[in-house]
Order: sequence, then C-alpha cells, then structure tokens
Amino acid sequence: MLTAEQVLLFERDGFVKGDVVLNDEEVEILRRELDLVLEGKTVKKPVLNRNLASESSEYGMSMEASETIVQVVNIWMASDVYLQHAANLALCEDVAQLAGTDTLRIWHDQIQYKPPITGGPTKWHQDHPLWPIIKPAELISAWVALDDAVVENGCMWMVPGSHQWGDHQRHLLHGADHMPKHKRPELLPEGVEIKPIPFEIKKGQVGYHHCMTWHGSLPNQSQMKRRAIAVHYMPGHIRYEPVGNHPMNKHVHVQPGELLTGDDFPVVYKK
Ligand SMILES: O=C(O)CCC(=O)C(=O)O
Repeated sequence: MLTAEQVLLFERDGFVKGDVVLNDEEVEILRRELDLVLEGKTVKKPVLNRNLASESSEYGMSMEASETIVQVVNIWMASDVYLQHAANLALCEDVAQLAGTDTLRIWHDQIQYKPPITGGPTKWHQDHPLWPIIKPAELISAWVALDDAVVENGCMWMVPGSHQWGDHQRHLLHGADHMPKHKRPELLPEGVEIKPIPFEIKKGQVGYHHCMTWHGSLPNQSQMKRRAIAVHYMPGHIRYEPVGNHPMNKHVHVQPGELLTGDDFPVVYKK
C-alpha cells in the first residue's frame, strides 16, 4: 500500500514513484521471457510487436532512420509470467488504492524497449485520448523498469499537474530538444506552467501515472538497454464507449455503454 503522502503526490502531480516490487531474479525471468517473445519462440503471440520509431503512430517518431523502439502490446497474452506480473498484489493494491476501486481489469499492457544508442524517443502524449474506445478517463498505469531507467537511457519524463488540464493531445508537440510544446498555449488553464521533469525508476521499481498526465521519453544515448513493462489498469467501472479505433477493438465483445469485460480484459484484482 502507498503512504498518504504518495497518494497526495499522485493526486497533485498525476504520477508517483512506488516501491521496488521485483527482485533481481524476478526481473531476470521477465527479461528472458521478453527475449522469447521477441524471437517469436512462444506459442501464443502478443497483440502487437513492432518498431514504434518507424510507425507514424501517436507514440513513435523517427528522427534518425536507424532509431528503434520495440513496442510489444499485450505480452501477457503470449506469456503467463507477464499475466502473473499484471496480477502482482503489490501493484494491484497500490493502483486500486489510487483509483479508489475494488476491481481491476487489464486494459492492455506494453513493453517499450529502447536498445543502446539506437533507442528512439517516445513522443509526448496523454494516454486516454489515444484510447478512444473506453471511458471515463480514470485509468492508472504501473510502469515497472526492467533496467534502471535514467535520463541517459531514455527514462520517461512527466509534466506535473497536467492530468488536471483536460485533453490537449492534438495540440501536443515533441520539440527538437525532446521537450513538450503546446501548439495553442492559450487553451491551457490560466496560470499553469509546463515544467517537465525526469521520472527515473530503478530496476524492479514501479512508477504510477494517471492516463491524462503528459509524458514522453527521450532517446537512449547510453550503452545500457532500457526495457520496461507498463500495465494499463482499468478500474471496475470502465466502459466500452467507442468514438474511434484502437488495436484492442477486435477483442471487444460487449455492447457500447457496457462495462469492458471479457477474456481479453481479465480481472486481475478483486478486493
Ligand atoms: O516506456 C515509455 O517510454 C513510454 C511508455 C508510455 O507511454 C506509457 O506507459 O504510458
């Protein structure tokens, strides 16, 4: 469980660091399992396994042709070890506490792996506007580092307080200096300041972020790998309300307006 201070920080900033939830051996198991998935050696497959840097997606951008960001979406579907990770009690209790819910389902997970030197930047974005088939915007992600994530190898950066500023996704730009720019700053609430800060997370540690918080990550300019597993958790009341498309759409078997339940959105925590 998180302390009252951590909960207050999350409410104020839209992100907070948690404990080290995985020991070295547990991290090693997840790393090995990731290798198997990337080498295509698992029987079951994830929903996506792609190079984000070469996609013109909302997340990826390529400044150099050689850049790579390996993104694997729903590795839990390919690997039971990752499903067990999503059900990690310490993570689930913290997220349930932050979300004020007694039930958590997986919306989806994602690996982002930035290889040494060639690992590219992940564009500044807000998560929920990129998830236009679910509502309300009350999801929380648990981002667990599989390598120390520091500025040099492309840790995430966050803009404190931005989860309270509304949907600015279509106005957010990734500057040449890798910092966020707003196309129409006059649309921001009065008096707010865009002050991005690095969110360095130790190997095995978790960082939580709200689905409206502005975040992005820098290129990996080091010799270290930067691997991480983020689980995007849905509190029990999240519904399927499609107003756009998403790779998870084909996994949805409920009607618009219904709770987003089903085998591909498993309950991983119930109080
Ligand atoms: O791993 C990264 O650098 C970005 C991940 C991200 O955008 C997220 O977990 O919401």
